[in-house]
Amino acid sequence: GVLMACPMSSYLEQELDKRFKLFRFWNFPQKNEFLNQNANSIRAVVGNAFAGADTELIDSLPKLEIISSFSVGLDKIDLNKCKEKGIRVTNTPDVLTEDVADLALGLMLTVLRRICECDRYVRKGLWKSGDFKLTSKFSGKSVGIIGLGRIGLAIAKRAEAFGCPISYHSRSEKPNTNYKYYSSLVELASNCQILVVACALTPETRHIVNREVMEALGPKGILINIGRGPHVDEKELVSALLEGRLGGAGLDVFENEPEVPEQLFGLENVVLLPHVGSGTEETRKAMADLVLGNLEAHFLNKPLLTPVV
Ligand code: 8YV
Repeated sequence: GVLMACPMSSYLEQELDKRFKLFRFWNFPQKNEFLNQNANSIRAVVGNAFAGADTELIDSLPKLEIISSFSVGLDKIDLNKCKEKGIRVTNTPDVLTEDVADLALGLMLTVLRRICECDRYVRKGLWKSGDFKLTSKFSGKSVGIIGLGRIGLAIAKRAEAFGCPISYHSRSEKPNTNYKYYSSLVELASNCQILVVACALTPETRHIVNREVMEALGPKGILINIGRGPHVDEKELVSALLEGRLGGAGLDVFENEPEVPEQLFGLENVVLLPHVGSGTEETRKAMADLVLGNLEAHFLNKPLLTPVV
């Protein structure tokens, strides 16, 4: 049997239902009771960015062999526990890179050119009362990227096409790029106009964008987060934005989704999205097929398509 941790894709759900005995975890409010009855028939868990497999769930599934995540991010899975117990883990890299990078660029343009505010201006009938105020240019602005992995590189490539100088921060300098490396994130933030979070969420990168980084980015700086909410100290972000110590933000992710700080709702220099980075028909289908392909490979004793553990 396969345990699906939460609803994520109706296509994936259908296909899992055809191939396996599928347990929909969200249909069982009494988790312990459900596990007492069914734990022994569950050999795989399908999770995502919102519900994965924590220590407790892994420990309660003695027959668990594989966790196949419908996400590239693995922060909701206890990877050490999996290594220890010999449980395989797969994710969905590559297939969502373009969409997430596209959305990051969309957020930059939307924040700087005030596209959402412009749209509201027209819909409210305000155009007749006068032209929209002037906004800020995007092309040529310097872009700093935290994490130059697949998604970070795809963002860099796109921003380069807009004439933006690119610099980045990561644990170590990457060979084979001409982008400027900063070993200090505060230095990167002081030297770019738009700062993008594109790294994995780990204990080391939690609240990596703290008050000091926001101060360094400054009252004209723009923060873009397409990574994970907890990368950013959200309380500090809200006060920096409310007090005008940060220029603006484009956020696809939040610390406590689907909760979004309501103090941000009144700010026009902020764009708020409901975690839709990979949310296109095409990409979600490709992600689902990758989850299915990994499970199939595992149960046929073939090499996994996108193994992590
Ligand atoms: C999804 C994500 O939003 O890949 C990730 O890490 O955050 C996303 O693609 C999510 O897993 C959809 O269910």
